[in-house]
Amino acid sequence: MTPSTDRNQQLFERARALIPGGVNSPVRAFRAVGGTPRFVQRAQGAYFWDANGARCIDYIGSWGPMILGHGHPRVVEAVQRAVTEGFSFGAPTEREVELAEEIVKHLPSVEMVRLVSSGTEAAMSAIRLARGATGRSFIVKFEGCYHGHADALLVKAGSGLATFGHPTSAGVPPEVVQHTLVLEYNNVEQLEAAFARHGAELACVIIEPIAGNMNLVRASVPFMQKCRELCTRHGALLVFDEVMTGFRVALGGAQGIYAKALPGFAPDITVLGKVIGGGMPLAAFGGPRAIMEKLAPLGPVYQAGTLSGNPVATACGLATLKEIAQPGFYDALARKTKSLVDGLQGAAAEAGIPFAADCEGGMFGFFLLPELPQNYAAVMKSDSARFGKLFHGLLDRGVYIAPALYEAGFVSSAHSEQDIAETIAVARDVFKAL
Ligand code: HOZ
Repeated sequence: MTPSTDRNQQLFERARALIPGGVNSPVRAFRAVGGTPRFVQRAQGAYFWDANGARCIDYIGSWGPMILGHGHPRVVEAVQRAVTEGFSFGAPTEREVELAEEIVKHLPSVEMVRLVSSGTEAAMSAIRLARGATGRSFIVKFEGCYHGHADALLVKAGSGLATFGHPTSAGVPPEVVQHTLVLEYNNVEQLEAAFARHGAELACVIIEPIAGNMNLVRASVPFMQKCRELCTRHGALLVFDEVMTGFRVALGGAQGIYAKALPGFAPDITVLGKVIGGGMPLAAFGGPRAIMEKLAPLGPVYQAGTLSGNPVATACGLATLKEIAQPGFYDALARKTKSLVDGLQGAAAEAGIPFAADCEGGMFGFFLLPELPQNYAAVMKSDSARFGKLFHGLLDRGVYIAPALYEAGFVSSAHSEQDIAETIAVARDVFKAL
């Protein structure tokens, strides 16, 4: 398509004149893969249509929330009803209580929950709560885990073990991250050394249990067990960032999966987002009553928001959670995701392309590497030029995956067997041309 007739290109040019990079969130700009972002005109089920009217099978699903696919009729109906009742009140509603009840019902570690508007806000507030509840300042995060763009969390590892991190963004003063210790994911020895040195000062360890921001890398069971043991022994809180994995990998989230391998396992604070809003701006953090009661207005930890518990967002989230709680929902979703991943694996093998993949529930990740990486440094060894070719090969043939190799993928209940088969057939051709 020539630039003059390509609506995506035209819109991108207009956007770039007014919006930094032409996008409202950096990864959408296709900087990692080059080319022109697709401007979405509408979406339904497993598909979206771009500004040129081209249909794509969507494996991003708004970066995770659209677990039922786009425009699920019962969710649309709930949102339409809510809209007629009012957009925002800045006052409590029954629906917030219902959503809190629904969240607490499925997550045994969560007795109380506070609703907010974005994952960034939820993670930032969870850290403040952990610090307020413990009276300590220092936190541990892991390289490659993303917890939103709050200042103290935009940090990369320092030069040596147990040194504090450096800001990854301009505008974050070094003093703001001086209490953030950045460690390697899945590295038990480093974690032990960090606790030996700083255990009494640590408010919390925050972790994506199945990381979705370095593609998909899961914490090993022994590593998770060590996180739990050390936090308990040293009086630090274990904060699970389940913004991506919550209600996405299983009804009980990633914590339910670790609890199967480690009986009695539970995090202290859970951060949620994405699926609980069903595509609307809604997130949450929750935990045991004794911790949550430290929050204002009951306790000294301040946190507030005009749009928190928004009535349209809660209607969307509640309708979504009701659908996914149906018996068999996650078994069917996991089967579908696994068949996609197996099919891609087979297509890559036929073409002699190194390929390793993992999936859980409706979330998947793959690497153009001979084996699954265990940490960020290993993820960084992926062949980004080859990924760019794969991405564009798929996109040109109507299959939309994340435009960066550091992102996980998502399958919804709306993806049909035929969609998966079509995707694998397309991938087979694209792999052969790589
Ligand atoms: N936080 C997402 C990447 N892991 C990007 C969100 C977006 O661009 O919409």
